Amino acid sequence: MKKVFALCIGVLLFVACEQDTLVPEIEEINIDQTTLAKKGVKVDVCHKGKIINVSVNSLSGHQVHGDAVDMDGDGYFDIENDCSDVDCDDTDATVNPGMVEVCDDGIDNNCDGEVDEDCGPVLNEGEVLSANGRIWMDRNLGATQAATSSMDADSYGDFYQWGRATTDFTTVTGFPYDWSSPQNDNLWQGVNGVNNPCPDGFRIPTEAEWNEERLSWNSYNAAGALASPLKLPMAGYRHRSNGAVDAVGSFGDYWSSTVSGTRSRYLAFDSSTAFMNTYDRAYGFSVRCLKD
Ligand SMILES: [Ca+2]
Ligand SMILES: [Ca+2]
Ligand SMILES: [Ca+2]
Ligand SMILES: [Ca+2]
Repeated sequence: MKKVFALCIGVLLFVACEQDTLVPEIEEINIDQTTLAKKGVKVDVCHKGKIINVSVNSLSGHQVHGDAVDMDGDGYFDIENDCSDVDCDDTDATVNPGMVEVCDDGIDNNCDGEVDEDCGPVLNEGEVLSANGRIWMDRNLGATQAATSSMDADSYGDFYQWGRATTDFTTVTGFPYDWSSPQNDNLWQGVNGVNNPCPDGFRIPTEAEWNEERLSWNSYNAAGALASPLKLPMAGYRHRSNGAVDAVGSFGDYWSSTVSGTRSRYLAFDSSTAFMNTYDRAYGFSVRCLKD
């Protein structure tokens, strides 16, 4: 008697998968009613490697039989099947193994089991990612905001004599034109360097790092500097001999940590050009910190 009953169930399920119109309504399994309503009366089912379009009323029968269903209509079925890779979210057609991962949305868009993979580093507030994949501060040291234009005074920040920990300024008129006597080439070298004025984990960029940044701009001038992720303004500089501030809004001068003889290297730009140059360490230039 039991055998006969089991046979009847087996036949019933087989029929359910072959001829959905004959199957009585069974309580639906794992079906989103909203999606159902949106989708209409028929959905795709993967039955033995073949995609068939069936009435929603017959879905339960198919699912009990082990068939996979594509409720959101994106062409991917909800469980292991012979028709497609598995849809990890069968209620959302924008999520399936054929999608490209979208960054920073907290969703595994491409169903590879990883959320927001290959999206680069996570930025903290006040940080920007350069075109070369480095993390910088989004503003000059001492500035209250990132630049909104090349002549945005709130983005200028402070001037630092090369190698100095603070904005203290010593006027200098005699060779070798350095506030530090004797000269010390080992200031500002790396994140643990002496007198590093940057916040924890940041340091003064080397000449090579500045030049790499410059070469990533769409134009080698102030417009390119502003258009870059760093949004570098033309803050001007402070003169070594009298401490006067000059070239505000017409020149950008940014120290590197690299020394050159008695002087040091820096990035310079104006409206027409941008280049690496060498200058006296007693000049006050802008500082932009790079994450180590
Ligand atoms: Ca699907
Ligand atoms: Ca989906
Ligand atoms: Ca993913
Ligand atoms: Ca994502």
